[in-house]
Formats: sequence, C-alpha cells, structure tokens
Amino acid sequence: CPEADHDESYQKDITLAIVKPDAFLAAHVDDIRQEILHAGLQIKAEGEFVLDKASAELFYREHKNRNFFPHLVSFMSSGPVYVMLLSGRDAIKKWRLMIGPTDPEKARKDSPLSIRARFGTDNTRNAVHGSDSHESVLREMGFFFGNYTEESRTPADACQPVTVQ
Ligand code: IDP
Repeated sequence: CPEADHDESYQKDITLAIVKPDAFLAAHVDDIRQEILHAGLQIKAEGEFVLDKASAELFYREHKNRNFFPHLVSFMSSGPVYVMLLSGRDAIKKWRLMIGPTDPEKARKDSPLSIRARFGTDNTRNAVHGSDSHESVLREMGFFFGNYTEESRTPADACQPVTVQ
C-alpha cells in the first residue's frame, strides 16, 4: 500500500462492528467473530461494553427525533454489547454487506445469509451494528476506544495484508 499517506482510500478500510444485546444474549458473539475473520477482515480492537442510557442516547443521537429512539435506547442499554474495530479492504462496505438491511424481515427476503437475516428479530433488535461512513467510524471508534487514536489508525495499519483464517 504505497502512497498511503496521500491516498485516502485507506479510509474505507476500517469500520466498527457491534454485536447488539439481543445477539450477545443469544451467544452469537463467537460465531459472528469467526465470520468476520473468515471474510478476511482483521479485528484491531475489541471488547465487551455495557451502555447506560445516556451513552446509548449519545451513540444514536442522530436518531433522537425518531419515534423509535426511546425503544432503541432502552434496547441498546438492556445488556452487554461486543464491539470490534475491523480492518481490511473496503471494510465499511464489506461489513455492511455481511450484516444486511436494517430490518431483519427484509434481510430474510433479500439477503438470507446475512447476519441480520439469521440472528435479527425486528427493526430494533437486529443483532448487529455497522458504521455507515468513514466519519461515523471515527466518531464511533472514539466513543468506545478513546485511546485508539488517529495516530494509531495509520495508513500502514489499514494496509496490512488481509489474512484469511
Ligand atoms: P443501520 O443500523 O442499518 O445503519 P439506522 O437507520 O442507522 O440503521 O438505525 C439505527 C438503528 O436504529 C437500527 O440498527 C435499528 O436498531 C434501529 N432502527 C432503525 N429504524 C428503525 C425503525 O423503523 N423502527 C425501530 N428501530 C429502528
């Protein structure tokens, strides 16, 4: 990955994944982790977190005026979540494809092998989160891994060869 310093393409190569409380409770963390590694993405940082209501509100603040917001916040703070910082070519797009559409019902029709199709229940309890843009990645990764700084998110990090396990 030469020229990475001047090449913004590496920005597509890191993303944030969250196993939400429903899938955590159903013990899907290991399966989802394995799928991520089999897809050729690397896990750069990971950990279990419990969001209190205020943190869940902050994480999803862009949705604060939506009618589903209170339900979303109480769901996201209802139990532990498992958060992973993923790296690999086109990580944002790749992970979004792996998780499928927001609504698991739609996912079961359109993308039956996706994680939400298999592990999601409804529009809110949809098993996993995936960042939707590089701006979101930066904000979300700071939220969970405050010390995983811009400096450590170097182009070199993002350009390490993808290992398929
Ligand atoms: P995304 O997670 O697929 O990017 P967003 O529109 O960013 O979808 O919504 C964030 C989360 O809010 C969803 O993953 C889901 O848990 C919840 N959500 C989104 N839309 C609805 C809805 O219409 N009803 C209930 N919950 C919703």
